[in-house]
Amino acid sequence: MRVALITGISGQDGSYLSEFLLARGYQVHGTISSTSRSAEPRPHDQSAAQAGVILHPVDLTDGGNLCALLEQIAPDEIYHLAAQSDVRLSFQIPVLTANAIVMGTLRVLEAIRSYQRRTGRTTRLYQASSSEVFGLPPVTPQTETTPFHPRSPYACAKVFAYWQTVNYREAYGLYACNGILYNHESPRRGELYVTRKITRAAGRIKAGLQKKLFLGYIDSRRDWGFAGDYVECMWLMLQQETPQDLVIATGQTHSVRDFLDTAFGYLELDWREFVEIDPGYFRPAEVGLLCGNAEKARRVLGWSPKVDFRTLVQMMVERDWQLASEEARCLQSPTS
Ligand code: NDP
Ligand code: GDR
Repeated sequence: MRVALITGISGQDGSYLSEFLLARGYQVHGTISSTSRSAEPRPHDQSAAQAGVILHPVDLTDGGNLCALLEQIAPDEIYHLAAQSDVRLSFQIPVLTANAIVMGTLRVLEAIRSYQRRTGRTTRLYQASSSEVFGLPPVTPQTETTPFHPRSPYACAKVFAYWQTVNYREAYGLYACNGILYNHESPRRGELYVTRKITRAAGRIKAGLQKKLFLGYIDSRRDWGFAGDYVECMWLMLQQETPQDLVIATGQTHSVRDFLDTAFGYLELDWREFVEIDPGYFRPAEVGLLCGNAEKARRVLGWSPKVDFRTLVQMMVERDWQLASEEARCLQSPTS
């Protein structure tokens, strides 16, 4: 039985990836941080535990027990997903963000190097890089050779993590690769990200539970894909003979306005009646447009996204409409 370790398993990607690996017969271990940033309990945590995922408390701002953990479980593959992943929040907590991403990734790389040296075993590493490393790109769409221009403490930290992964591959021969993933969403997306914030609000407005939705810069454009499609790439990247850094994207870009049109439109609502711009959500430096060219991933991995933009939005709205309807029912008859 192959053994996989997922750092940050309680996040959106960790939940889809654990299901994907369990379905392929892996024994799946996951790390959870000592304190959860998310105020809301994540519904899939419970099902992951029930499905046989083995959880280990490891906070990457400390990371002390990582080496012992690797010796204990002997993973064939490590998916390093743990991060303070909220770009706007990273302007407010830059040191914590850097500690989790910069030092966290270094701790993972060092733990693997030391584990391989001491045991003679090998393990493969997937490092969760991000389209945010391009920030203010000179070209659209971006590829693996587009220069980086990070525009937030989060993105700067991800640039460090990217190059340190390349460095450990070149210096110590680690099987380690970066997936430069563009925004990917799902009904399990954290509620502070713009897509889920919109679909959650659309459902609640339709159900009469909310009157307004406050947003920041709605002219920005993103290359949005479905998280379930993207975790397959993470796995495929670790099945190759040689590790390679790859851009994973749909190649399609939509604005936040487009997302609003589609999400509210699905519930037969006009978002202009409900959305207000709150400059408090503007970022000190914004990333206005991102669009990726995943041609190399198509060639190397044989991968292409299955879920398109409209289907993704529909999937999210349907789930959040269902949640809002249940919430409204509970409010009407609190004892049921
Ligand atoms: P989430 O924010 O949903 O999950 C992040 C996970 O990291 C959570 O399980 C969180 O646990 C954990 N974590 C945060 N801080 C620490 C810490 N100090 N020590 C240990 N664990 C920690 O992110 P996603 O699942 O969406 O993304 C996965 C990875 O991919 C992240 O690295 C993200 O930056 C990157 N990425 C994501 C993209 C996307 O569109 N989703 C696109 C490109 C890259 P807890 O909540 O308990 O703190
Ligand atoms: P992003 O995602 O910053 O691209 O990072 P997010 O959904 O937070 O923002 C996308 C765009 O929408 C604009 N926006 C708002 N964003 C939020 N969160 N809330 C608002 O109210 C709002 N109004 C407008 C933003 O300014 C931005 O332009 C995500 C994360 O998952 C990262 O971890 C990951 O690396 C990148 O995607 C790729």
